[in-house]
Amino acid sequence: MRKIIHIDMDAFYASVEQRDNPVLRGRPIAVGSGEARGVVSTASYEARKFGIHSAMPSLSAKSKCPELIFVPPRFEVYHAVSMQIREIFREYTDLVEPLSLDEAFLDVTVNHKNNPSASLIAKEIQQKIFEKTELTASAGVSINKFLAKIASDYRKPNGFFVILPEEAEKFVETLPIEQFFGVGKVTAQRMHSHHIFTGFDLKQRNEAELVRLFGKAGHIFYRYARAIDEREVKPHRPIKSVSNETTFLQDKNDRILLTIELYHLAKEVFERVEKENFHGKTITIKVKYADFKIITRSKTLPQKITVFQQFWHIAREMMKQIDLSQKPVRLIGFGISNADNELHDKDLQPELKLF
Ligand code: TTP
Ligand code: MG
Repeated sequence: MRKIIHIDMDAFYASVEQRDNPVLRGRPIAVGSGEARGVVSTASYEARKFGIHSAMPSLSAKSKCPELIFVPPRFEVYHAVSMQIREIFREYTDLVEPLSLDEAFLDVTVNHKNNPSASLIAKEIQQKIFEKTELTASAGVSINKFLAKIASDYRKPNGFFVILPEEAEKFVETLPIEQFFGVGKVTAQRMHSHHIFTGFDLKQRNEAELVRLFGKAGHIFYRYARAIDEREVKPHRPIKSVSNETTFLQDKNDRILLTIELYHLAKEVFERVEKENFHGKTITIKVKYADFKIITRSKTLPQKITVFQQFWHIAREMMKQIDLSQKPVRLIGFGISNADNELHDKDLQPELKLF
């Protein structure tokens, strides 16, 4: 039996802004640009009461809550906080799998503190996060990733929730199928059309039927309905390339938000560049528009890029040249290639692996 914790920061960007500017505390705020084409990156809990949420167009947000305050994002700060919380996680276990800047899975079945209680560890982590960052996080504890993630969302904000092994199956029965991992809008509709609304309904169907309805995912849904999820917490994602890309849940055409995404990508790519000691000369940006048209832009420098500031400066300049006036963007990618040492490192092959 494994002991898995999922930690997720509360209203992450917005909480950081309220922490750093007392004027914003207790007020409805949205991180993002308030301009016509802007979208909300995240909203403070005060703003959520008005129905404001991530990815909502800023103008709709403003009409729902006229006193809403828009705050421009400060991605360096969010990144720094993310590094702080990851450091806390690693005090307990090396099995830390970040899912984004503000959330991660931890496998604490065996841990550095020899603490047999995952619940106590989760509470300690929440406490330490608060002491170090003055921010709150929610924690979920259970026997697998699927349930730990649902648990962390259950009592947000500053929530703590445990799904015990003996309660797991009953708990899953009560879940709306929208909350199952891998069930998006389309799958949910398909399930509804077959009268599957909850974990209980799902459990009534045999595996062959679920596979017929949902393909390979049917095997997984069959297991989830029985509270079984064998996915491991993977600390080191295999490095496939020194590039990375993000597909957005919703298309974006807000230059500030796209620049934030690019910054996160650049940080991640650069961390790997340093870890692998792979310093390239060519930087490439890839953009896939909403209509799936892909463009790439590359820039090659005479010398290899060894400093993040330089790396980021070039990326940002390249981003400025991307046309956002015609259609929104569904994916952005970023990579580095053309390193001096590429011939010596047969595992990397950056040219082949770039995107
Ligand atoms: P989430 O964890 O999804 O949201 P949150 O931390 O703001 O709020 P919650 O308390 O419900 O966890 O996302 C983390 C951060 O990622 C969020 O603060 C801003 C950013 N983000 C976007 O920029 N765009 C998006 O569409 C989403 C969902 C998040
Ligand atoms: Mg969060």
